[in-house]
Amino acid sequence: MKIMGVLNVTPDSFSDGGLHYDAQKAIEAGLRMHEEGADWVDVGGESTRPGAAHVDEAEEKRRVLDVVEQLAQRGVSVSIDTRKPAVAREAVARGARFINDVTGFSNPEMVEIAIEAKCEVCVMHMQGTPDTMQQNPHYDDVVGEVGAFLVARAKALSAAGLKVWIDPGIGFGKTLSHNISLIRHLDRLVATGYPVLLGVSRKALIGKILGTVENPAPVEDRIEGSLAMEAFAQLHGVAMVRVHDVRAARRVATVIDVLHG
Ligand code: HH2
Repeated sequence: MKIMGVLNVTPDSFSDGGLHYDAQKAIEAGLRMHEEGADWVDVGGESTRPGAAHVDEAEEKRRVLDVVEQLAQRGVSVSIDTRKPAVAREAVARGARFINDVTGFSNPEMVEIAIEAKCEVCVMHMQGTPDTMQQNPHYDDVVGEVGAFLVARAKALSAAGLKVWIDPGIGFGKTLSHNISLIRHLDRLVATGYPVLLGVSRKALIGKILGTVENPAPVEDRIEGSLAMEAFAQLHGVAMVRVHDVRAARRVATVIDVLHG
């Protein structure tokens, strides 16, 4: 299984906010993830947690572009995690080879950039926008609706010759029970034939499962829950997980690969 390391160059990401806000620290962290076995390092300059501050284009570029370039120059496979076409455009010019867009490439300009750059892409599902997505998410059939959205977007992008990953977007406009249904039925996404990427690392659903909905386990106490979900995902055919704890995730995945592979 592949591992994508999360590298947020932000002051306010829900888990690693502030840790890699300084470019030098971010570069060191990215190189460490690469050494620990990350296949991709996903560099982001804007938190998408509910209520996060908006970041303008110039500031997002200032945060991520040097980090992308320095990591790419040192042989790291870099992904850019952005919703903004202008940021994606410059990131691929500086060496990023993967665009991770949490809006599912709903902006045609983003599609054009990916096609021009011939890079890999991840289409993620989100209901609403980060500002409003957790207010009252509703689905009649969460697994069916998320799957249908992802396949429609993936078909359009793969018709243009791109390698497309699909991601159900855990925590993006979903309740705890929506998230659990999507993870229980990952095999339905895997059966579409598109490689599946899953991001559960340290997320709120793990806090709620290990604590309670009202009093979730704190972010720094979610590693075992993250690894359990990532192992479950691997056994159900997920091809890549997006994680904060690269070394631990790599070691778990290596053992499961030997047993299962
Ligand atoms: N989750 C987050 C951000 N980007 N991209 C994909 N493809 N899948 C995900 O599940 C996903 C994502 C949220 O996590 P994080 O980047 O750690 O937090 P923040 O948005 O607060 O920076």
